[in-house]
Amino acid sequence: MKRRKFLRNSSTVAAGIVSAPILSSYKEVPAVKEPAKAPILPITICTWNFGNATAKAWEILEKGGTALDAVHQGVMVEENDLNNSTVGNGGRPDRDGNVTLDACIMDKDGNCGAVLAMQNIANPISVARKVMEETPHVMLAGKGAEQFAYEQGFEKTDLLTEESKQAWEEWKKTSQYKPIINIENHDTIGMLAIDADGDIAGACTTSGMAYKMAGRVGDSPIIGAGLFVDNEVGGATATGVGEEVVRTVGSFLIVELMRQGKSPQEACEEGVKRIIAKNKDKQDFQIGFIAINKKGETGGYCIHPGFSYRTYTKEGHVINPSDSYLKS
Ligand code: SD4
Repeated sequence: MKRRKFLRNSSTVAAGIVSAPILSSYKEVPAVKEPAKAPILPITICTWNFGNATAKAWEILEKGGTALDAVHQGVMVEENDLNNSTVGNGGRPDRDGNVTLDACIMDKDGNCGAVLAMQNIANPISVARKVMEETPHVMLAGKGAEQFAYEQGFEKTDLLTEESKQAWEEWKKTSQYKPIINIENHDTIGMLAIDADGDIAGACTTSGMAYKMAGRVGDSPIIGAGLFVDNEVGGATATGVGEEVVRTVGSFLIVELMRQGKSPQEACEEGVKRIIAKNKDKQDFQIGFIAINKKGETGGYCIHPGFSYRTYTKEGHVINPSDSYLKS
């Protein structure tokens, strides 16, 4: 006997008080259904105005591809763009004239891979994905990362373009390490996506700060700092002076703030304020955060005006000027 029917019969008998009219008017209550889940649209979001990158990611999402493939292929567009002097091939070198690249990637299951200060390989994000998928490790650095890339079939490429070389020669005349807000070396691409299954992934790739010390690594390839994804909650990624993002483990912080109930916008604002709190007397640097939650809501915030981020959903391809902590 079905459980509901059994309960009905037994309560009727046990109580002995149910009158016939009531019994005959009894209606089977329909089984309780799972509450309808809010529809999750595929969406991709990235730092700065990298419209070609979000367009590529959207192309993958629209065809039903995974968020992981979308962010991987999306950021690769910038790695391959020789005109982008802060990501991948054509990136600005360190102070010794060597282009060293950082990248990381994270999937819906919390798997992640990263390469740090890797030379001669044009697509560090692909090597980071190989680290995630083909090794028992999370990070490979320097020569080890490069060697692993060759073993995986990546080609050796000279990443220093003529233009980057000339800019470096010019820089050497003063040799002053002084990042310029929103102008040079602030175009790291961090990208987040949610696919049609509602799963989240993220990727971040950069040549780091121009004319950095040899061996310097910023936030971009550090899981939790430059990028963090928790498929239960959302994801966040950063651009700007990486040392400050590392000090507050910025992207992890933003995801945890969303877990506690903050919107992506509120969480990004709090992330920036934590950095400001550690730099009361010095705010001459830029940081920009973007975030997305499980529902596909997004946010972005930065220290100085001038940061923007791209979103692409089926409703359109949008450039969002970010609000900033300092207003001028
Ligand atoms: C870094 N966060 O290496 C990177 C630089 C950056 O846009 O974001 N540039 O510190």
